[in-house]
Amino acid sequence: MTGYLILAASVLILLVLLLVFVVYRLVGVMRGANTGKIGLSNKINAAIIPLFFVVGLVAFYLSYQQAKPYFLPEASSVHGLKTDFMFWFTMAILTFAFLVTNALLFWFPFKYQYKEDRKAYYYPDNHKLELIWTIIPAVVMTGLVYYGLKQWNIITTFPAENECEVIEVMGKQFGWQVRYPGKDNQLGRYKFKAIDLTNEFGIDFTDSASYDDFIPRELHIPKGKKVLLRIRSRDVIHSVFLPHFRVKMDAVPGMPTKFWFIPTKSTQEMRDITGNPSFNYELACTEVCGRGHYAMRYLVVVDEPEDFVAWKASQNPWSLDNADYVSALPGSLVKKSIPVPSVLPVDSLAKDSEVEVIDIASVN
Ligand SMILES: [Cu+2]
Repeated sequence: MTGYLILAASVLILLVLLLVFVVYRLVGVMRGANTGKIGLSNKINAAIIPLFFVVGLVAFYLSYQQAKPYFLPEASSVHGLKTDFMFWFTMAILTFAFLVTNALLFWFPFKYQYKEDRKAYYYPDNHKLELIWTIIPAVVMTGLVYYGLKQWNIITTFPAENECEVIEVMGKQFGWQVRYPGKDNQLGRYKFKAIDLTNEFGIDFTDSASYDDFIPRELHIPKGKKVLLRIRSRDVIHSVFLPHFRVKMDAVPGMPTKFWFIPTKSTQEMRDITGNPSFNYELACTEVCGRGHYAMRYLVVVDEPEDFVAWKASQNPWSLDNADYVSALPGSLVKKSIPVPSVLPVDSLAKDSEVEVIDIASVN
């Protein structure tokens, strides 16, 4: 309240001063004191303009330095490095253009300030200049768009599912859940009507591929392997955001989406790089999806490939942890006593080792 009063008082004082100045000038004109000469005020105004630019530049630099600690660390995915390069390259071009144009903008009023012995020069147009400042930005823009489209094509060209670790990510108000295909490497079907308090995913247990699916409390992904996220939402639009991997894709109810990427740094490596022993990757929601939106943080762990295999092997199928629930379901294969091979401790982890480990250095 006091702040508003001070502001109002300042504005009032300025208005009164302006009024006094105007009246003083008008009285001067009427008395014939106005000789038409432009005095020192013109020089002062002309000098203030470039000074304003210099102060602005310092503020520009300081605000950048201030924000720097909050920048994300180097991308932890193959495509992330490329998109980051594109971002900073574009930023460099924009900053250069910004500095040059604004330096001229602020310099010209100073240089061409009013002088008694100088007359304005009539300069309507210059075709050569127009051509230069049309063609150069057009060429630069075309280059940026070309490179961007090339990267976008790589991001949106999906590898075959059997080359990837396929993980289902489901958003709901308010949290994430992830489902892994289990040892058969095949995610079981889901259906909306199967969703209830226990079966939050709506896993369809009339599909035998569902029985070995597991639902962990963290999203584990292997370093150096292709990871394919199958994304869906149960209620409203959410958005899968893995900032460190530069992954972002909306989770839309009724319209499954997907995203694939290759993680390049394990959680442990990131802890070493950032010097923060409690560093963790995270999955956040970037769609303002309701009251509990802020709580949609999910822990992400990047394992070394062999640790990932071991972690997967240590997970219990959801149907095993909820055996009573599953066997009581109307269409449950357990109830019908149809053999469900994938529930049983299946032979080995042979399937896991079939997913090719990518040599990260060669992709970069
Ligand atoms: Cu959300």
